[in-house]
Amino acid sequence: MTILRLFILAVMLTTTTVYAQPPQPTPRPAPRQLAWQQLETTAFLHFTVNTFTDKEWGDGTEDPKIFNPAQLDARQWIRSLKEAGFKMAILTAKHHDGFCLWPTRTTEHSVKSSPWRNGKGDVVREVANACREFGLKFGVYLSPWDRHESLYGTDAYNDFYKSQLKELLTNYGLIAEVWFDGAKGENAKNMTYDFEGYWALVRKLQPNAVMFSDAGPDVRWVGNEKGNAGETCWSTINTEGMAPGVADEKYLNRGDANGKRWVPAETDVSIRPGWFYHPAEDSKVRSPQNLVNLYYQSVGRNSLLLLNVPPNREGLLSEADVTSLKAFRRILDETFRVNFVADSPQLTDKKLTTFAPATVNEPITINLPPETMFDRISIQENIANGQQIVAGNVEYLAGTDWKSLGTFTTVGYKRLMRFAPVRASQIRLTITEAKGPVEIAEVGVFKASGEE
Ligand code: FUL
Repeated sequence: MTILRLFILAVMLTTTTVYAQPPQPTPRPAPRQLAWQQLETTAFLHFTVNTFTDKEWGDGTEDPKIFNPAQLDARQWIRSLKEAGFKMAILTAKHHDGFCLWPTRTTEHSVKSSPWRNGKGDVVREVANACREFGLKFGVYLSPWDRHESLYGTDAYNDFYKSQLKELLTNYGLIAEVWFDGAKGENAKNMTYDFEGYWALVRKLQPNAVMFSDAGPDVRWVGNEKGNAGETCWSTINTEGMAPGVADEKYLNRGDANGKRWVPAETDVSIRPGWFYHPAEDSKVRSPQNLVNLYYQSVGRNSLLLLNVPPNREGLLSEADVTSLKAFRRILDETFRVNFVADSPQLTDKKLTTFAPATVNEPITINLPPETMFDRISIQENIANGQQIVAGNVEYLAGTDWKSLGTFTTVGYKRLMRFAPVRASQIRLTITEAKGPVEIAEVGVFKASGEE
């Protein structure tokens, strides 16, 4: 074989190898997912007949007459959430008990059979209107598992469910999120949900809404109800062959560096032990500091906080909850008000799209005002171009030595680091491992305020 032939063979082999393994395209968020992620703190409103029976799961036999929140004021709910910095509220339009909070045409088991507002009320409308008034996005939870409806367990239930969805998606203005709960009791009737059909309906009627179910399509469950996103948390997962409701909790909690689909984690957790209001839990409302910890464990780990605040039997958010929420927001506002990063405009303009490229193992040095005291650091990637950072660390300059402030794994939308206060005039950020080109969108250096 001549040298030339050898050369041609080598070229052919290289070419073949390259074509045999085309590089995997970088998963990126759809615009609706990118907008959702930036909401950071969102609220859940669990409210139904359970509020009056003191239960967490109703069995569907509840008499609609027990639903009578005499002082219901959705404006008080949404005003309180707005003042606490929440950007969206998701209402349980129907929980597992099947009772509908709107006067649906699909069943009599709804507010129209209740004494509340003489059967003329519509909780969904009042909450949707209040959200519009106070500038919050509005979302709906519609439980697939329905313990009241006799069609449940037959194919016809899928049509019944779609009719309910259609009412919610067409009569209440823009819907920002639809929550498909995978929960189902062990003795529940067998029922194959037509998820593909449900999802197609949402896409058609509310194309900008994100859809939550355990493994997406748009937003996934974080794998627990304790308010803990994975210390490592990828916004990507693989969902091939995964039926809704059967995804592995640890997998959902961490995500998958090699995941082909962008399905970021949503951290749903309640401000009280239960999801619904129980008088006995009035003394068990999470403290402001506890809520702040939830923020660091969810938003600060590339997730989003969906905090449940259940209205009580009067139809109001309880004072204890509202007080805690306000103090929670005060701590966050005071802590993150002043970013000490001095001379890097593209890293502090609060825009993901202006960023600094970073090369692995080449530290980025960031100046602070002389001898600044700080104990919190925030790092954000431009996730519009995907999630790339696998690991990194931050150091501060103490005299002539660089000392560690901590290491981290994934960053994604946001990574928050907490450590004991230090004084320094410079920090440096080093990305030690990345999947692809790193775009550092924001870096924040802060001093916590108001925490216990
Ligand atoms: C679970 C439900 O069973 C709870 O009642 C609650 O709605 C929670 C958010 O999801 O799966």
